[in-house]
Amino acid sequence: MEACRFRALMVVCFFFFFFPLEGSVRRYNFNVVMKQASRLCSTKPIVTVNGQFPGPTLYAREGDTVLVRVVNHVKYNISIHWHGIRQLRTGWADGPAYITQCPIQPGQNYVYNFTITGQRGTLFWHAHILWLRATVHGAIVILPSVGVPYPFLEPDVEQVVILGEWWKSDTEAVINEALKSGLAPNVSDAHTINGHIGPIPGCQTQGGFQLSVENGKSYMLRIINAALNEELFFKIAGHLFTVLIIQVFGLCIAIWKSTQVGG
Ligand SMILES: *[C@@H]1O[C@H](CO)[C@@H](O)[C@H](O)[C@H]1NC(C)=O
Ligand SMILES: *[C@@H]1O[C@H](CO)[C@@H](O)[C@H](O)[C@H]1NC(C)=O
Ligand SMILES: *[C@@H]1O[C@H](CO)[C@@H](O)[C@H](O)[C@H]1NC(C)=O
Ligand SMILES: [Cu+2]
Repeated sequence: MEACRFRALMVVCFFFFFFPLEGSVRRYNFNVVMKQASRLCSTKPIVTVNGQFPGPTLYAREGDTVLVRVVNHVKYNISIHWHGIRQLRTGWADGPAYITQCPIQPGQNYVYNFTITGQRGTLFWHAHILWLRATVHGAIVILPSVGVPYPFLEPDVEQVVILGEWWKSDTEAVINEALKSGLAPNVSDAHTINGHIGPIPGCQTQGGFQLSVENGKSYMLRIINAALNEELFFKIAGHLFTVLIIQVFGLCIAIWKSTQVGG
């Protein structure tokens, strides 16, 4: 009995010293539900995760296992893709409908189960069927393992900034029309920052996205382009900012430590 306990302790220590990246398990519930949303003086039902647009941010540390239970409460088949996550031996958790899985049918659910290995930074998740990703998307923030610092000075504040597009029409109608005609889909009616389109004269809106800042503090923006069909350019009027890291498909493609970008 004693020997057994000792051996168990040794095994625990072994793992502790030699596998410091062994992470914890993060559990998320994604309920796919319809939600009435008003923008540009008009209201339409949109498909969302947990009634949020953009959807919830998924936080994890490098080495963590992520379990996302997706429950489909809408009339569409759905699947969720974890954009840029390297699915090592978990291809069935990748998400593209009809490629790595059958879509989750109305009333059904599916648990995505994957481990984040050798990656950190800002990625995003989105629906991977039809055009549902127009409103079914959100950030993935992967922090370094416990005790591992950022490769730059720790910012005072972090903020996810998701750039998106908004159509007054139902987005499924927009893509269906394009598929039928063979022409390009209609251009969106507005751009959004974290779901906000900004003040429109004569419309009841929630205004634009606002981030209050304090002079002298550093702010790290985790900027995501979740637009379906457009390249977007980002500036902060009247300010300079430093580009820390650019990530494409989860790969870090460039780091500038001192370049300042004009606004
Ligand atoms: C939904 O997905 C199932 C397979 O999971 C498929 O058989 C069915 O045709 C799909 N429904 C629609 C409307 O595409
Ligand atoms: C997730 O995957 C791991 C590794 O394959 C497995 O051990 C674990 O039981 C899975 N968890 C769930 C809830 O499916
Ligand atoms: C696409 O744009 C055309 C031209 O403005 C308009 O007639 C049509 O209704 C639009 N389609 C959808 C699905 O909104
Ligand atoms: Cu993607």
